[in-house]
Amino acid sequence: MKLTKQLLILILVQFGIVCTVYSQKPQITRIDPTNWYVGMKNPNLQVLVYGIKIAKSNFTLKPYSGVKLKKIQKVENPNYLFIDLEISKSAKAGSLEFVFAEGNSKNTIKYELKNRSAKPQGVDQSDFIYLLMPDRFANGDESNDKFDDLNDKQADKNNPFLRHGGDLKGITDRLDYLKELGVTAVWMTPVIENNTELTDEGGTWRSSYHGYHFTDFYQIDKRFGGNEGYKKFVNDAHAKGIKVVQDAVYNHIGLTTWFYKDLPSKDWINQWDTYTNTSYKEQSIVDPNGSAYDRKICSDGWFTKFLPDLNQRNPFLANYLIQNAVWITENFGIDAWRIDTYMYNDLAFMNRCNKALMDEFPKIHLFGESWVRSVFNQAYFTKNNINFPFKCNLPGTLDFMVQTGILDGLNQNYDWDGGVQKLYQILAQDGAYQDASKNVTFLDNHDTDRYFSVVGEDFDKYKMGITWLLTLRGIPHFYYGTEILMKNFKNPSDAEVRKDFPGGFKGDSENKFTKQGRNAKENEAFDFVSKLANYRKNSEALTKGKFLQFVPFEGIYVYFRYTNNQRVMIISNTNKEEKIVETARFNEILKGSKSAQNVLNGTNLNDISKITIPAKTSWVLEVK
Ligand SMILES: [Ca+2]
Ligand SMILES: [Ca+2]
Repeated sequence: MKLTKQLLILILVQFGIVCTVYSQKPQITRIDPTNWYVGMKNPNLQVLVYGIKIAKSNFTLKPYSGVKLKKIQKVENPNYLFIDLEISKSAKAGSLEFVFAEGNSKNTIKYELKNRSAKPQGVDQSDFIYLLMPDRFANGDESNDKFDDLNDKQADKNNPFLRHGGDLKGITDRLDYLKELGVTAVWMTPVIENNTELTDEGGTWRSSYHGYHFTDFYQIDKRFGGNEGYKKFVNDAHAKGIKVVQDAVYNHIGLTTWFYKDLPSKDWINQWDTYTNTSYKEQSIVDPNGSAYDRKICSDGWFTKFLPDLNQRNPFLANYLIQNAVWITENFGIDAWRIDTYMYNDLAFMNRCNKALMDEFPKIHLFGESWVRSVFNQAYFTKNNINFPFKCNLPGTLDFMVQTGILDGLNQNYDWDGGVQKLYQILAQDGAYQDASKNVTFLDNHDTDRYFSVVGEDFDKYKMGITWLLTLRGIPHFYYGTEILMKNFKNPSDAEVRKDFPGGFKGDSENKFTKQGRNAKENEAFDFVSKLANYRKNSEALTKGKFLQFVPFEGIYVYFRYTNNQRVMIISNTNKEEKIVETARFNEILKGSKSAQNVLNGTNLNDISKITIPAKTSWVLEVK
């Protein structure tokens, strides 16, 4: 048999012998961002190319009107190449051609430049955000519950630590339920791919059903519906007047992230000689007298041993993360970002990332998770009025302090500093923020005990806290199931507060998405939230108005939301007995008004100079 050149190569390859004399076509495994856009405010784009020894190839860009090749950069690892392009305002949508050559072999890759179409709306005080966990809300497609080609191949609704199969289709099918509740925006725990292995946490094997262990920034998890499913979800939600908030994680990645297995350079990760966890002590970041050592541990220590901490001071990684955030916003058309573990990121990087998003999408809203114990520290991690040497540019923050104030207001006994005085005192520090109305307020979330349990399943307290949430300044967010009195503490694990929404899964014995499926108490709760949230939507004072609060007196807390056209008075009696409240001290805003309408039950109060309010009750009164 005559050996042809091709056959010889085939045999060499067959036997695993690398043929070095014959130049092979450069192989490219991945290019990120997967595409880009024309008409961006920032003309610069840095493309990451990944492929075996790709740095050895010669790169050229086929001439394309309005696009300039600025730089080709190599890093420590020869499997990466970074290509810097400048895309001018005049560039039109189309396909760039990237040519990688090695010897006389070439690989030409088309790279698409698309027209922009996303119009992020942002979220503001007129919104009511509903936080849900997509794995735990509703399963709309059982064919995507599990896949054999993923590291975690399981789905089991009966195991609290494994995936349950919930997905975007399930949520789309429940958008009318959310609309009825008065919701205007959905925030889901992350939808980015988490192709992780099960991890042994405290003796139990756990999946990353919660979504916080990213493995590919450019893929929506296929168990939720993948990129196409997410695009459809955002479009369907927008068509129903519901905005979408995405959950971002810049601080860390999952252990099976493709680039972690073959790092571009060692310093993409904050490396330590021995494993170092973050101290979670944000005080060390805020403290003017704090040590550099403590700051480094807090910021560069790993969130857990399963989550390599990203070194955002590496300029290639920083570009990679920022471009991904811009790409997701543009590609899927989301309206706002919630940013996970904000305090443990490199804050200078976060400022650059926030600015990039705000430059490209002027209406977008960004708010971070900074779980703190003081208004002063909370203000550090958002735009503030305090003379800190570091100036954070994040427009809003999750308001953990108002959550503390509301819960203490409901659960503590009223005294000089206790009970509702706590809530008043926290709100009295709003001067720390440049705009407290951009803070996102809440009662509970996926990391806390459930609200109804925290208030001791006391329905009067439940209603009072919800009244505060929906009438105070800020953008309120709810946690799924609070409207149907889902309860539980995080003991023994957080899975207790992340249970399936009853009725979202095949075989569920109850369906609490429907009035018929809810019991009387659950309907009372649902109707209460729905009534107030829907009133709120159309109330100028609650969605745009100023906030005026009075010092609590004898367990009575009164505040107003108002514009030139509307005044809403919120009066709360936190006592265990009925109270008669003389209203003369509120005259700077009541201005002699005589009557008001109770928004929740429609009754009229014809003489508001004295208001008799039952025990443990909040009223929302529209002043005439
Ligand atoms: Ca499913
Ligand atoms: Ca960090």
